[in-house]
Amino acid sequence: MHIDVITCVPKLLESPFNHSILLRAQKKGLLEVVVHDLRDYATNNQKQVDDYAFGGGAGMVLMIEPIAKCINALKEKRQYDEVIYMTPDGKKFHQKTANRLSLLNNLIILCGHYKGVDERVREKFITLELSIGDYVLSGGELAAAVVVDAIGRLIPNVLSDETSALTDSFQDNLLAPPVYTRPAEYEGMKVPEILLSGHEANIQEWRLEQSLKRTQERRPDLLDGYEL
Ligand code: 6GU
Repeated sequence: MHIDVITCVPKLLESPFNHSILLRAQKKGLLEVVVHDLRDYATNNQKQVDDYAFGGGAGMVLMIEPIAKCINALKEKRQYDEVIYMTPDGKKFHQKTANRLSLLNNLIILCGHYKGVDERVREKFITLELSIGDYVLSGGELAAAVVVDAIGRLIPNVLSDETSALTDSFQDNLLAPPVYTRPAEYEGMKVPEILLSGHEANIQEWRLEQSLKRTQERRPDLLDGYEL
């Protein structure tokens, strides 16, 4: 998968993709993330990418020309499956969307900043608008990093069996069960006996029970419509 991220604050995205699982995905050639500085596509001498809002009011708006120039240049090289705009008024990003996007080939992710982008950008270029939750961030960059991470780890063959996404919280609408590692006892706190038993079937059953219990206690909303 190839992901182009467009931002006016590229420094915010210098490292999140270069560690851990996303780094491995890139080293394996399964993922390529390129960050583009909107300022490199500015169309006037001052390298301006934002301007005052027509009609007044506080806050700057990202201009259409630099964004159009950048997206059009990218589209010369590839066919994009989605052109995503990160914005607090977008559709809430869920695991289901991550699963779908992880099977695509080419994505553009445009990060909003200040008061957002000129509405005409959304009309002309954007195919999907995403928010990562009901709170306001200074810009779409950290949200874009969240989306790239959630998608990147799901790309086929990125995770090994050991790190399989199949046992993640949310993958089947259930929270993950508790996990333990050595030592088997810490200051009198014991790891549940069953996990030391070596009895695979019983362990799987225990984990499912724990998942259900945890979901019921913490996120009962996830169980609406869940087949028990
Ligand atoms: Cl995508 N952008 C901003 N600025 N704030 C957010 C968000 C996005 N998602 C949640 N809050």
